[in-house]
Amino acid sequence: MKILHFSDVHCRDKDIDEIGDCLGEIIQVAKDEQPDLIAMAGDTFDSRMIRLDSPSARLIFQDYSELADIAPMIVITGTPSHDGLTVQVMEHVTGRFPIHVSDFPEQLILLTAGGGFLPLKKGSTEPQPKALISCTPTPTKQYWEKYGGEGKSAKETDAEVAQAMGAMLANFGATAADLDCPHILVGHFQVGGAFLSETQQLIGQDIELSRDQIGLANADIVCLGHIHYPQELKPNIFYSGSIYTKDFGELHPHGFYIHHVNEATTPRTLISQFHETPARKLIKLKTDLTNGGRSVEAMMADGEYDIEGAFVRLEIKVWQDEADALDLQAIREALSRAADVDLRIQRVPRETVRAAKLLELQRLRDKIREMALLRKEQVPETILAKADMLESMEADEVYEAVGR
Ligand SMILES: [Mn+2]
Repeated sequence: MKILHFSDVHCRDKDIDEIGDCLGEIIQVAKDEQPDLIAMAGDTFDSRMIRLDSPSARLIFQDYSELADIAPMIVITGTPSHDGLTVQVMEHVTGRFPIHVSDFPEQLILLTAGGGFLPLKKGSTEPQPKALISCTPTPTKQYWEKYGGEGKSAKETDAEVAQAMGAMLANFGATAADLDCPHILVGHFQVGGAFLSETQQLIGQDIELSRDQIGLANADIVCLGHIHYPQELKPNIFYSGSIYTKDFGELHPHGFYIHHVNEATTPRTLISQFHETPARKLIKLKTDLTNGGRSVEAMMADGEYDIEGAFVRLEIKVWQDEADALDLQAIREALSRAADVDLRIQRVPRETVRAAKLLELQRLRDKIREMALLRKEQVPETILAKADMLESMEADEVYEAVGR
């Protein structure tokens, strides 16, 4: 049995062309490979506030429908801040085969004939399902707080949620033992020990499962989403990663998996192949020339950065009065191997730095002197002497001294 596994599309209007290209690659490979099942492991959209007439929604409707023309498709909901409930609408999008949207833990069987899904029922009359699919969308704390017990601290609850998830997976494993077909676990959660991208932040997601807990499901293959760094966690857990470069820190490859579950062997064996999508390479470079930073030419000279074909964002911090002396021609020359350069020059007025210093000074004499420097003025010593008086004498003493 062949499964196409992708996740973390994070569809948003801003990157619609690139996302379209990457989804296009998935569709092309699906056409060539003719999988039996397409598993989308969460985070279809980048924002829960998605308009149904937006370019993002239209791209997803169009492309998921094309995928559903090739094979039955499971879409699980991802992080609530990304997918919200918008993704449920996908259930009404169909091709030749159905799309089943799963927003709650459940087990489904994939029918041998027709490619439809049915909820698993004990003692099901379906003689020989093609596969059993266990779906575990993002475990929301709200759900477990509601059903798992009240008055618990967040920390206890996180641990309890992980424990409840473990118990649920063990249950899934027990049911799977009754069926003689491949068992596919599709989930959107964090696994202990997985690599993160440099920039991915896991906000509000502290529920982490161990490989042992996942092992209790006794699945032939575990297709996960959520972590954007594509990786295999032995023996059979896979993150397909984000399909395009969502942020500058995602320097790893982007793509999706084709998994072959060989049913002829006991136990079943697995061959997985990663396919890359035509994602852009995004590289962010920074140098602070007001603080001894290297010139761009020097940064490029030592070969530390591989900018070949990349989209480079370069941030240069420079003194305002030295900005004109920057050799933009030479900088662009140094970056000529990049596909595109977004040059951002931050000009720092020296006054701003001096003004900050002004606030730190304690004595009035020093403040006046610093202010004069800033305005390029001379301060007569008599003024400074008067400032000293103001700080050191009582009011009537000052009156007397000045009035003399
Ligand atoms: Mn994601």
